[in-house]
Amino acid sequence: MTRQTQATTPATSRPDYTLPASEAAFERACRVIPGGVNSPARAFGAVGGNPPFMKRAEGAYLWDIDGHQYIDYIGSWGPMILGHGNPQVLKSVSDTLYHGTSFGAPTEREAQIAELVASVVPSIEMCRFVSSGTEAAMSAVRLARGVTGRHKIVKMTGHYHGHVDSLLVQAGSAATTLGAPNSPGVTPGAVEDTLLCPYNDVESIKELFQLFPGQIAAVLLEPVAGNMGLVPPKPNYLEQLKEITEKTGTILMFDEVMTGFRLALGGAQELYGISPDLTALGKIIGGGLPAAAYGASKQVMAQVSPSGKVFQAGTLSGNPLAMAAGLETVRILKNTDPYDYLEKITGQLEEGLTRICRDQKVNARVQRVGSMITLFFNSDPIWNYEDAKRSDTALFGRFFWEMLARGVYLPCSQFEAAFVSVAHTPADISATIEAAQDALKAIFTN
Ligand code: HOZ
Repeated sequence: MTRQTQATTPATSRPDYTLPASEAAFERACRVIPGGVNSPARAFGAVGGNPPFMKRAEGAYLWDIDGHQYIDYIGSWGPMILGHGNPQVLKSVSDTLYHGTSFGAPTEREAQIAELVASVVPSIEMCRFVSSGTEAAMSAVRLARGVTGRHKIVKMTGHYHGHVDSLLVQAGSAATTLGAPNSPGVTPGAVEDTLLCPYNDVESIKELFQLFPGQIAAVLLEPVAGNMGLVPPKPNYLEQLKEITEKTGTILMFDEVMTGFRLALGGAQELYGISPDLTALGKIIGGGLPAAAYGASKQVMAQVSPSGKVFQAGTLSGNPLAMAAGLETVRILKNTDPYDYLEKITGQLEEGLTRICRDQKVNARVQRVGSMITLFFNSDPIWNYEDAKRSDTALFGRFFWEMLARGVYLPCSQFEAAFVSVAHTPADISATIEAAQDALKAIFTN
């Protein structure tokens, strides 16, 4: 098969789908990298088989080293909201590149992006840049404990906040995908102050506050869960969390690593009108390069070293290239306001997938908020981790491969959300729905 070089919507039928070059690359990688990948979310553990190795990306499309083109619904797990290779972002990065890639000293752009973040994210007045979502969540938890002088944190089952020891318990994303929501190596001591609670369940939170009065530093959650598939908050749930945390002097912490700048420019907190006390940001804020941040009011952030005593540091924090990509990406989002478009085309995808599942009598449901979407092979409403785990993961695996063979690159797990970008066109959405229809036919007639 010849490699396509033009970014046009790929055809939806690939009877000759094989991955010899990727298989060879995987075999080589496995000799020197555990499992052949640098993050388990990229392995195909939950769907079987080995991943295609990627070579190039442009707009809504990816090309693998075997020459296949895909419509990409991972978008690097969230950052690529503008699509791959946005020319303005690339220009900003390349202009910056030749001035130096890392100084270990402050640069003007760091304050520019912090000002922009503070102007668009409702609860943030100041923020600190780090290099990954894991670092942002870890540092924010430390800050919540430092500010309140309390030790315990409440974490929702199935929510994922990176691989922070104290949060790697009943964790979603790859931890669930690969069947290890509690990792070996995390000591009982590291999680003894982590209290677990089902998402969307206010009564359970209230019980925890009764059991541990005056001891809970923070309630931490993905306001819209994306790491057990897409699970929205129930009506009034976030409001009630706000009320409980306010009353008890507890920090309400939103992990908006996935939802920040995606569900609205100001993230889920803007969409739902709930201001958390502390926010972790990642993915889009780096525009495809490694950057993340945590932010809050001036009063809270003043506790961070060197203005305060809560220590946190990083050689590559605020890296010039990552700041250039992030600043340009957020500026473009602010100037172009693509959220109505994202809502419209992802809504079309939701409608199409729902229709074909209904027509083919497949036990499935589609859940979506804005440009984050999951097709669950489970027809019951999914409100929490236990609901999500009742999905038919074997069927998901078959569907995933049938879609891949038809040029559609979905997240390789039932427990991940798919992301739509502004580069996805109505033609891409139609092609995806057509591919899904064909894929389901192939599964249920074979
Ligand atoms: N947070 C990402 C999706 N759940 C995982 C990305 C990764 O680990 O590579």
